[in-house]
Amino acid sequence: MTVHTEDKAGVHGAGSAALHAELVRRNPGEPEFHQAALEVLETLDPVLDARPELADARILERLVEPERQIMFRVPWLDDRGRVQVNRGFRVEFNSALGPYKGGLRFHSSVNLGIVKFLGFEQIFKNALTGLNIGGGKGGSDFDPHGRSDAEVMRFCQSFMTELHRHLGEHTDVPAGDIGVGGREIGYLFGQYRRITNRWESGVLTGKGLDWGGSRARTEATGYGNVLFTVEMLRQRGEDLDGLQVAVSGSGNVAIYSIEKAQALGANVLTCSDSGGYVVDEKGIDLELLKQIKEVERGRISEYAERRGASATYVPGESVWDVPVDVALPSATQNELDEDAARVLVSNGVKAVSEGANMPTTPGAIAVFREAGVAFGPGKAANAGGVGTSALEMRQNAARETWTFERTEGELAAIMRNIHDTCFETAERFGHPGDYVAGANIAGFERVADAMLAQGLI
Ligand code: NDP
Ligand code: 2IT
Repeated sequence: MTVHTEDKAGVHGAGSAALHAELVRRNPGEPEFHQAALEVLETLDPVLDARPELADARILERLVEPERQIMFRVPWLDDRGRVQVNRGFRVEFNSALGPYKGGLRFHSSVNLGIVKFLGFEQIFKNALTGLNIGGGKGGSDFDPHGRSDAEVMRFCQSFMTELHRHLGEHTDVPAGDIGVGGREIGYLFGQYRRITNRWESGVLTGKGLDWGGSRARTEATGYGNVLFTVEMLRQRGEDLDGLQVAVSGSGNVAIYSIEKAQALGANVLTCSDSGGYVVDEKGIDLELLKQIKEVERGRISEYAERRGASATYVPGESVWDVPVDVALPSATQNELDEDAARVLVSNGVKAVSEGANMPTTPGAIAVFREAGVAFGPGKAANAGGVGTSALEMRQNAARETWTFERTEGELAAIMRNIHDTCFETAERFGHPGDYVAGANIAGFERVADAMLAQGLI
């Protein structure tokens, strides 16, 4: 790498811009990774200025380079007996704070750049939980939509047949993400156990409750994002009770965001999938949504058909057109762009909090910042999922099973702590109310200090 920070006088700003240019050059064709890295790098100048020892040790140059990147062939047989070939990924980004930790995504769009953006985000997110987990991410371009259980099982078995050699409860601990839920984690765990001949429950999280899973892990990401939103509103003297909420997506994060928001008195009007969105004037009927998405693995267009007159399905349009007080993007990256942000602002949105990873484009974040909207970045707001995964690892290590109440209580404490850390860090570095700067700086400092203490790693 050719980036130097020798010229100390006011160089750190130029240093991070130069570092980003170098990163783009060295990682061609990975726009999501470039975006995620820039969003972090451009907020770190205040901490690099205050702490020149971090620049001297070239912590940032090391941080943007994954410790290890694994890519592999995943051959499997479909139900017609035909050979299928997919590509598997695991990017082990940083283990200064603990074993690599982060989900697996199965979606046709998955490529190395997407896994790297997610793994990079995960480093800071996991640091913010205050727990001992490093950052990693993985997945495949396998698309589970329309595949039978038997096909998904054969794919998962082939995927784990290669990946298992890189995993371990003290080494690398995957979990779910888009396209990977309880069914997939079951097949993956079964194959890991079979190959290794070990009951190593801490090697995966998101397991079934009868075989080492944690209560509240299924709910944790969505619940946590709503709790983070409540903290942001509280900071402004407001409350979620009685507010109108838009949620995008209709998967794990979306469903449990809706559940918690409704429990706290909000009226959730929307959900969506890649085909379009549903707006339900009476508020989303969660039991119907769960039946269609979790049990039948159907589409949300069916929700509108079965719900009756209060619900409308709008194909191909933006869910952010619906006037609301709170927006919780919970589907995928870059799903809320600058135009959508302007619509939300003109409709009077008070808070936007990211259940998904990087769902808001940089232009949209700028619109929210300009308008004074409370904005919760994913690496803080959706950290309840991985935080509860770490609680699952703790239960596995101690051979314990906690109650739902205890686990949810710990999740709530983690979310409050993340909120307060981001808020206070943003103030300390001269960006009051800016949770993006607060999350990046606080997450970075924790990882950077660990790297500094552990020598040239
Ligand atoms: P699921 O697979 O359960 O649900 C994904 C949802 O997002 C589906 O409704 C899906 O619709 C929609 N979606 C996916 N890709 C697209 C796309 N390209 N365009 C429009 N809609 C899309 O995943 P999760 O709920 O687990 O994950 C959602 C987001 O939350 C992701 O960004 C993930 O990284 C993030 N996240 C997840 C955590 C977890 O614990 N699961 C933790 C922290 C963050 P369709 O069926 O049509 O594809
Ligand atoms: O993006 C994420 O934080 C996740 N998909 C959850 C990771 C985990 O290890 O629970």
